[in-house]
Order: sequence, then structure tokens, then C-alpha cells
Amino acid sequence: MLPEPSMSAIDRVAEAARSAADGIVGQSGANGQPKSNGRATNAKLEQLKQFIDYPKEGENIATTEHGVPVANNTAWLKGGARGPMLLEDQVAREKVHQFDHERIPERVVHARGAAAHGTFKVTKPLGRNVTAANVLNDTSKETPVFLRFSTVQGPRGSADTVRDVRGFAVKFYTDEGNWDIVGNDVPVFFVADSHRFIDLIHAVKPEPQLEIPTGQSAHPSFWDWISLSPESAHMNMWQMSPYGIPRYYHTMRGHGVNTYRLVGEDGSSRYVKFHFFPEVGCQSLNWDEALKIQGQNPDFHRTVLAEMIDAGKFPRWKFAVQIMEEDDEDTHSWDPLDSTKVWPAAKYPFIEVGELELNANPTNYFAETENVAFCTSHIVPGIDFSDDPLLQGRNFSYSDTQLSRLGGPNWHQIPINRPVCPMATFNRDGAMPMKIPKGANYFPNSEGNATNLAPTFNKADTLTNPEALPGQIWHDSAKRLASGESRQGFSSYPEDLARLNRLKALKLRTNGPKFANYFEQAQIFWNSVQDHERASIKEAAIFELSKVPDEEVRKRIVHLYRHINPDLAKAVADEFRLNVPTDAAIPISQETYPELSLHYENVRTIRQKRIAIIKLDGTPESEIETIKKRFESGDALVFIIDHRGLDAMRSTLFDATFLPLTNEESYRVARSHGRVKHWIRESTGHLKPLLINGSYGLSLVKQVITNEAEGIKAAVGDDIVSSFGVITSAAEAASSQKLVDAFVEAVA
Ligand code: HDD
Repeated sequence: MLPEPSMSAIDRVAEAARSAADGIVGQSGANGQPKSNGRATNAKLEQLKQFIDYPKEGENIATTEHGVPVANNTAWLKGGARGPMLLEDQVAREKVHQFDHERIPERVVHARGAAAHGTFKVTKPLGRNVTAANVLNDTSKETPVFLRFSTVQGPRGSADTVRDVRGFAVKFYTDEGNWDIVGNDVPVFFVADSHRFIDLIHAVKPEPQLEIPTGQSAHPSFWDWISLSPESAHMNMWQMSPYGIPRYYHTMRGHGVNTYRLVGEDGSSRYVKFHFFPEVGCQSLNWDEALKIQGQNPDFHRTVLAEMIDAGKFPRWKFAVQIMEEDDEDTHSWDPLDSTKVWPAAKYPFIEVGELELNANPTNYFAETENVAFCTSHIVPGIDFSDDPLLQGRNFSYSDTQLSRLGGPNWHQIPINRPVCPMATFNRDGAMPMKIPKGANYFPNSEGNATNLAPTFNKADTLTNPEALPGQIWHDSAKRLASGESRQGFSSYPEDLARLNRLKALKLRTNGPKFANYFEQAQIFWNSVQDHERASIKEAAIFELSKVPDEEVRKRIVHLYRHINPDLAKAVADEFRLNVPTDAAIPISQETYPELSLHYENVRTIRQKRIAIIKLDGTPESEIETIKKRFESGDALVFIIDHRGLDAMRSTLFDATFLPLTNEESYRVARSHGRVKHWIRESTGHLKPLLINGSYGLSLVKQVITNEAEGIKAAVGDDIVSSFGVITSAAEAASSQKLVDAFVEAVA
């Protein structure tokens, strides 16, 4: 879809060969074209190089999987040229065999995704007494990361811009092992207990009879479930809000969602939540754009991610934590172990720790993006679990699912999943091992292998202290960790289970009583977002419920929404000619948390925006150059679109448009070109900045934009006018500083 001239197939092969010869990895372009703008390397990319398989000099002869050269790779062995095919053909059979098995089960959720390599750097260390984790303290380190974005509901082949929650899963290849934050783009979840997750997913996934719908939650079983599950009220607000349709991956937040624990070297422990804030601020699509892009470019998000990295405009996020002292946990109307709740930033500020940058595309989608396996249970010393019941269940599920998805217990040996730090484990064998382990495979052993399995354990200990059995050593090491005396390797935090009378509790299949505070934060979310976000929630809920014919379900949603906000309930009720129940009133919170709004970060930047310049016959180059340079120097991506290529392009795919119209010829082309006129109407309809200059431009605007934006029509004149995002001036040339500034301001 990119309008820039693309390489020929021969160029591509030649460039691929050059890249491979240079050992460049992670730098294939958006359309599979290898580019070389990605970052040089990092420890993980270096490690991956040894696995990259590209024919070298003298290796360009096709062989079987076992190295035997193949003379003819184009036809099956037959009895005579037209005769029956022979089963004997081991070459053809091998090819078909491999093909028959070249797919693995897609992820049961988050099947559709895209990923990139990058680096994480600490900018403000948390301090070793807050967390012993090197990765959160050492400012001299660049930790390699691999980040996979995803949608939840749709299959691998579904569209990118559907309304859905987005996954935000980061693997940090730290020098103390792999640490995974398997998060989403919103900070809360539908359910608080992992036991409920399976029902949620069954309800939201395509319905069993006809496997409908694809990539949508707008269907009866999902809303039936929502209407009966008040704990999801808060999450439902986020999902229906503009957060549900992010503009790009690089304009999304990332949140760990679950409550974890930070453990200091002094043995202290605190609760923690992990967050990523996009450098360029949060941005969303509007629904009309999202719908159109699903058809115009179903791969929109993944295309733009790869394109930004190829162009060297690396997406970045600020990484921050919220920290809560354990003593605080009982002081709220909600429970900090409940993942359907946020922690208000006014009380628990976002503490900046570092910056994550994505700077290299994968070399091979299947080997990296598809084979990467994230697990919430992957933590490193200094980080530990809380008793969050969603997290605890996840800790089982992720490693379990990889067994069937990746075909056995050795998935940690797949290149993308390997740690970059030294590793030694006695867990071995099973299907498809990719290493040849040597030596003892048990502990304790007299070879001295992997003695750090027990920190103080060595041969001398066994001889001089026969009582130093591994169990005792583990216990001692936990005690030493708690006292801050020493730490080596990961020890579980010796949590005092008697705290808050936990040990006096009965064994129950339930959660803390405050988990039942379902509506307060849904109300606060509604209060905290801007008018247009509230409008989106109403519209999204109405759209989705229009696909749910059962009136009982709609009534239950109105009832549920009445617990969140009366206006919301009324808007939905009116649409479906229902009444808002009067007996549903509960106290409505008036509180606001500004950080819940899409606009919290309030970033004004043109960085990583995609600007279209429509070049008509007769448009002088000079008109285009000034704008192009200005945007490129601000790290935006500029696409020059010849009007003859407009059939393949749509305004929805860009953030702003410049249409230079300074002479009669270009005016004539524009006026008679349906797509140009449609572009103007559509992009202004989406309130996107549109710069049209010159007296011809002004005439076109007046013709094309009529009733919908009377404001623009009334306002245009000789001076620079910026109204509804349309910037016009009859007098000013596109090279005028004033005009360019006005456009840049509108885009930011
Ligand atoms: Fe999950 C994948 C995020 C609850 C079970 N989940 C998966 C991925 C993300 C999340 C981003 C894709 C990872 C990737 O890119 O490979 N999941 C979440 C969040 C949750 C959550 C933020 C709530 C806080 N998940 C959750 C629960 C369970 C699962 C409660 C099971 C009890 N999730 C899975 C899974 C998946 C998965 C079935 C599918 C593929 C995979 O794990 O590797 O195990």
C-alpha cells in the first residue's frame, strides 16, 4: 500500500542477500523489503544471528531437508510424462509433508499480533531497597526487549482496527533471566478471578454454531455475559471508549494490569503496577475510520509499526510504576488485588523508571512473532507475585498453553524465547530438544554443575555439614533474603500468610469482600473522560447492542449502565425504546481521576504522524518541499501521493493532508477528480487537518465542503484561517512560514 516507489523483486533478493551477508537481522521492511534503517544490534539480536538461515556463497543449490541436492524441484516423479505419480518420490513427499505441518495452533486468545525488537533503558533507578532487580536499577545497561501487540478476539487473519482490547506483551531479556510483562493497552480487566476468564472468552469468541462474528464483541453471547457480570462494568467502559480503537500501536499505552510485588535487597516488599506511556501520547481512531481501514488495509497497525521502525522513527514508551505499601492495602473502598480496579494516580503517582524503544523489525514472522511465548510467571529476582487471583491463575495458564501451541516442553529453547544470560537447568529431554546437554542432570551432584540451585551449596558443605540438605538450604536462603544479608538468584518472597488473618480464613472459593465494589470505578471512569470519549462510549454500546436482538439483554445492560451513569443508561434506553429502571439507583461517585482520559498526557507533537501530500498534475515541486522538509525534520512520515494513484489510497490512512492548489492546471485536475473531492470531505469529516492554499484551493474548499461545515465556508478568506482543522489562505503560498506553522500546530 505504500505510495513510495517499491523495489523490484530482483532488487529485493539482492538486498536480502547483502543484509544476510552483513549479518543484519531484524530489518525487513514493511512489505517484506529488507531495509537497513533499523538499529544496529543488541544482545538478543546478536544471539539470534546464529540461527538466521540464508544461503551463503556456494549454498544456492536446492537440497532435500537432509542435504541431498535435488536435480528437479518442479515436478512429481511419474510413470511416464503423463503417467501416474509414484509414491516413491521421497523429494516430493518431503515437500508436501513439511507443508502439511507448517502451521501450529494459533493462540486461543490474542491470535492476531505483530511484534518488534527493541531496548529498555533505566532513566531513574528505583533503588535496590525498593527492588533488587538489576533491570530496574542499572542505568548503564540496555536490556533487549521483544514486544508483541495483539487483538484479543479475532483469529490470526482478522483485521487490525477492530474494536477490541489490545495486548501489550513485553519480554525483557535481562541479565538475570527473562522477565515478561504480559499486559494490555488498558489498565483493568473484565474479571478479577482467573476462574471466570474462560467463560468471558467463550462468550466473546465467535459463537459456536456458525463461528460468527470475526474480530468483534458486537454479538449476543458477549453482551449476554456482560449483562450478567457486573464486575466487568468498569472494563466495559474502557472497551467502548476510544481506547478500544487505537490509531496506531505506537499511540497505545501498555499496562501490566495485575498487581505484582517488588522485593528490595533489604527484604522489604511492596505492591506494584507496571505502566507504559507512549512518547507521542494516546491517539485513537474514530469508528468510521476504523471500519473503513478494516477493508482498506486490514494490516494497518502492523504495517505502520514496521514502517516507523524502517524509517528510523522509533516508537518509544515511558515505563513507570505505581507502588503501594502493603500496609495501605486495606485502606480503600476497593481491593488492590482486584484487577478490575485502578490505583488513583493522585494517591499512587506514576514513578518514571525508564524508556522502552522499538528499533528493529523481526526477520521472520513465524520464527519470532508466532513462536514467542510470554508467561506472567517469568519474573526475575527483585520482582514477585502478589495474591492477585487473576495473576495466580495466569501463572499456570501461559506455560501450560505453550505445551500444545509450541509442541512440547522445549519451547524455551526456541531462539526467540532463549534468555541472553547464562543458563543451566536440569529440566531436559522431551520432544525436539535443540541443545546437547552434557554432564550431570541431577542435583546435588559432585561435578559441581549448577550449584547455585542452592546458594551456599557446594562440595565442601556436603562433607563438612551433612545437615545442609537442599530443603534446609532453600529455607536459609529465603531467610537471608528477608534479612537482606545476601541474595543469589530468585527466592520467593517469604510472605507472611497470617497477615490480614489469611491463615485464619476458611478454604473458600471466593474473593475478598471489596471485589464486589463493581461500579464505583466505572462511574469514576465516566466522570474522568472528555465529552467526545463519553459520546464514543454511547455510540459504541448502541452499535454493539444493535447486533443483540434479545430485548432482555438490552434491558439488563440499561439496568447495568444505570449503575454507572444515568445519561449513559438513558442514551442506550432511548435508542432501543426502553425505560430506564427507577429502582436501580445507587450512589454515583463524583470523583475524577484525570489519568483515565485518553488526553491525560496531553502530548502535542507531529512525531510519527503520517502526512499525505496529494500531488496533482501541475503542482510545482517547490510547493511541496517546504512542508515535506518541515514534517520530516519533526519525525513525521510524509507520503507523496500522485493523484493517479488515489484509487489505492484513502484519507483514513493518514493523520493530515496537504493539497497544494496554486495554479489553474492543478485546480482543473482536482475539480474533476471524484477521489480528491471525496478525500477533502472525508478527512474534514474526521476533523483531520487539511491544508489547502492559494485562491484555487479556496474555491475548491468552498465547492466541496458545503453544508456539513458551514463554519469553514463562512470563515475562509485571504487571511490564514484554521477552522474545523481546515487551514486555508488565498494569499499565502505553501512555503510561507505562517501557513506552515498553522498546519504544524493543527497536526500536533
Ligand atoms: Fe492472557 C495470551 C494479556 C488474563 C490466558 N494474554 C495473552 C496475551 C496477552 C494477554 C497480551 C498475548 C501474549 C502474546 O503476545 O503472545 N491476559 C492478558 C491480560 C490479562 C489476561 C492483561 C488480565 C490481566 N489470560 C488471562 C487469564 C488467562 C489467560 C486469566 C487464563 C486463566 N492469555 C492466556 C493464554 C494465552 C494468553 C491462553 C494465549 C496464548 C498464550 O497465552 O501464550 O494462556
